[in-house]
Amino acid sequence: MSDLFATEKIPPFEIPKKEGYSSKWNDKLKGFDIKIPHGKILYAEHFFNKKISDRSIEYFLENNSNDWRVADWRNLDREKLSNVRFKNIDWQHDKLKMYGKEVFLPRYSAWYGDKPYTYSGLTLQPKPWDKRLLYIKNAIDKIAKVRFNSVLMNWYRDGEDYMNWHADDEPELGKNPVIGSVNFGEIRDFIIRKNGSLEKITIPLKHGTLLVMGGELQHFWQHCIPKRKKSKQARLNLTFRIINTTD
Ligand SMILES: O=C(O)CCC(=O)C(=O)O
Repeated sequence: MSDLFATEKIPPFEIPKKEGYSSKWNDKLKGFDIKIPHGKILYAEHFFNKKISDRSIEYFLENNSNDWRVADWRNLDREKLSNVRFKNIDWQHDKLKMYGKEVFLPRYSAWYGDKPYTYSGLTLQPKPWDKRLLYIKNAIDKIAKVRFNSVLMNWYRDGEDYMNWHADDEPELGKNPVIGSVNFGEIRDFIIRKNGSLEKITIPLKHGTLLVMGGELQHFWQHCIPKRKKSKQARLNLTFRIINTTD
């Protein structure tokens, strides 16, 4: 049969129609290979199916007292939340020093893998790999064609939690880091903006989406997760990384 009328697959977000930008469907990935000036992105909207994604968020938030789907995490005061015993992941509410004052990060986090990691003045000591994290890592190692050795887990309790503009460009991530981002739970926008320009791309990260950033992207672009006040549900983001230190 002729594929004269076959429609070209396009990503579910807008990519500038300009020189230096392109996207191509990758059948093996069931997603897109995207080129942007000084960077590349793999985007697979449904890389993990619903069953695996549902089980993953349930597993990572499993605890002795609250059903993750209905718990009002924001309004559990800090003392109550610090008494929740998470069964599989050691969630931390880290603090940063800003203008001489200690402030809690607007999300919870956890660091697993082989090496310590320092960012924004915080040094995170790794917890040993968990079996589900390893299962996810093995699946995405194949796609990203690297061997990730660590993962930063971010838990956004609801749309009030966010991550500011930054690049993953710490020296221990090496020259052109490959970052594998896996997403479960509430859909949130991941925005990238080109340094010194107004150019932005808004990428929806959904339940089961895989996004891999590579090339020189971390040196020429920043990214963030803005607040989405209407969103009431939890979201987990797992950014797999390669830490190059020798210790
Ligand atoms: O939550 C996200 O998707 C972004 C995470 C991120 O930028 C980071 O961990 O550096």
